[in-house]
Formats: sequence, structure tokens, C-alpha cells
Amino acid sequence: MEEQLVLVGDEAGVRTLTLNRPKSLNSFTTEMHGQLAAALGAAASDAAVRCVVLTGSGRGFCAGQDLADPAVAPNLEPGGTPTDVGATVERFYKPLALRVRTMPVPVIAAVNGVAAGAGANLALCCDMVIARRSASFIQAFARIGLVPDCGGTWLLPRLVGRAQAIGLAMLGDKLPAEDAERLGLIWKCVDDLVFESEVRAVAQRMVAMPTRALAATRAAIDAAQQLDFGAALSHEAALQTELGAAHDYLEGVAAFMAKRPPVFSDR
Ligand code: T3D
Repeated sequence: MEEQLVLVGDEAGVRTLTLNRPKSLNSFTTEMHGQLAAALGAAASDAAVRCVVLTGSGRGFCAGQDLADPAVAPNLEPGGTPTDVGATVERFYKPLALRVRTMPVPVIAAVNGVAAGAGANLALCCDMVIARRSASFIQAFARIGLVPDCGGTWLLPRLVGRAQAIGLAMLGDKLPAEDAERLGLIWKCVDDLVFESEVRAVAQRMVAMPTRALAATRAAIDAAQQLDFGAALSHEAALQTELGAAHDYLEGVAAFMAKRPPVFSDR
């Protein structure tokens, strides 16, 4: 039987995906990539899912690439062909980052422990990062002679500005969750004791919100990074035309007028 490297759980519209290689701090092997891609695809096409939570089992969130995975091990033969690390990034990390960033529902990274290398940047790809106070973020790439991948070079300067991005990426120091929140790298760090209840509460709020508009909000904010102000305004207008003709807008306004809670269903 296939080892379950990604655990899948459902609770009232929230799909929780738990990376499950705790002995290696949930670092990525080819198999775990395959299972996570399948789980994200299934969540994207399941109309009952209105929020995805990504977390890790054991004491870590994800330590990035499993450096012991034979698929990526450096070729130590003198004169041997070097392992094509970029091919691994193209094949696995790029599609993963794009998948998370284009999910039709909000994605929360519930960072339960250390998030290093591509594991840190996978968390940063998510719409919202909630971390345990004891968790930490490490741009570990420079320590092993690589550049940040899984979106790190794009995400870091946009989240914390160039000076902090360069410092984090070049030094590869461990950034405690509290400092990550202070810098604006993540949404929130919460005390370990309330971490799970806080994640559940935020995810349940997301479930009740207009999912389609939330996914469009993410896409619009990302698109605006490449647009001038006028083009961003035009893009907003085009999106409002689309969303304004959808069920959730009619429901949202009707609920407001009737002073009742809205029941959103678009996705
Ligand atoms: O193909 C490619 O390589 C391209 C893709 C690149 C993307 C990347 O993510 S590159 C960056 C890869 N990640 C790292 O360099 C992080 C390596 N890990 C660490 O630096 C440390 O483990 C941490 C700082 C994350 C945590 O430190 P600590 O002291 O809390 O735990 P530990 O003792 O180092 O790790 C616990 C176990 O997990 C240990 O195994 P053991 O000794 O108990 O049998 C350790 O070897 C294992 N582990 C942790 N990270 C990885 C790993 N095993 C394989 N790969 C890992 N990335």
C-alpha cells in the first residue's frame, strides 16, 4: 500500500492537508510532491471545499527539499554529469507554487514548526500564514549554494522589501515567527496553546465568505504587481463586472438590506 505522505481531512468546508514525513521534518520527496499535487487538485475540483489549510505533522512544517532523496542527490563522481537541480524545480516546485497561488479557494499555511528552504516559501505562497510562536522561517538555500526557489525571489521583496529580502536570503538565518510577523512576512504568529483553535476559527470564517471573490482578490493583487496604476484600476473594474453579475454579490447586498447574515455559494 502507498505510504500516506499527505494526510487529508475535512471539517465543515475546510480541507486540511498535512505533510506527513515527520522524521525528516516533512521535507519533499518525489512521492510527497505527487501526493500533494493530487490532494491540491482534488481540493480545487471539490465544490464542497471552501478553504484549504496546509500544515505539517510532528515538530516541523516543512524543511524544503529532502536532501537525501536520490532523485536530487549531487553526483559525486569525478567528471560525472551534475544533477539538474533546475529540472526538479521546473518539474515540482514551480507547478506547486502556481497551483497554490491559483487555487479557487483561500489557502492558509498553518506553520506548526520550522519552515525551511522551499518549505518556507511554500508557506509564503499561501494566502495567509498563521504560525505557532515557537515556529521559525529559514531561507536555507544560501547555506547549500542555491538561490531561493518555490517563488522566494518574487515573494520575499514584495512581502518585506528588498533590504530584508536580501538579508534573509543571503544570511539564511532562522527567523522566529514573532519577527516574521513584525516584518510583515506572515499574517500572524499565535501562542502555541491556541494555534490550532485560531487556525480553525480563521478557516471557518473563510468558509462563510464569498469564495469566488476571495480568489479573485488574490489574483487581482498579484496581477497589480505588474501593472501601472491606471491598468490596475481597469482590471478592478473588469473584475467587478464579472463578480457583480454573480450570485454572491446579489446575495451579499440582499443580506445587507435585510439585515441578515449572507449565504455565499459561488466558487
Ligand atoms: O533539487 C533541489 O535540491 C532543488 C530544490 C531545492 C529546494 C530547497 O528546499 S533547498 C533547501 C533544502 N532544505 C534545507 O537545506 C534545510 C535542511 N534542514 C535544516 O537545515 C535543519 O534540519 C532545520 C534548520 C530545518 C531544522 O534543524 P533542527 O536542528 O531542528 O532539526 P535536524 O536535527 O536538523 O533535523 C531533524 C531530522 O530531519 C534530521 O534527521 P535525523 O538526523 O534525525 O535522522 C535531519 O537530517 C532531517 N532533515 C531536516 N531537513 C532535511 C532533513 N532530511 C532531508 N532533507 C532535509 N531538507
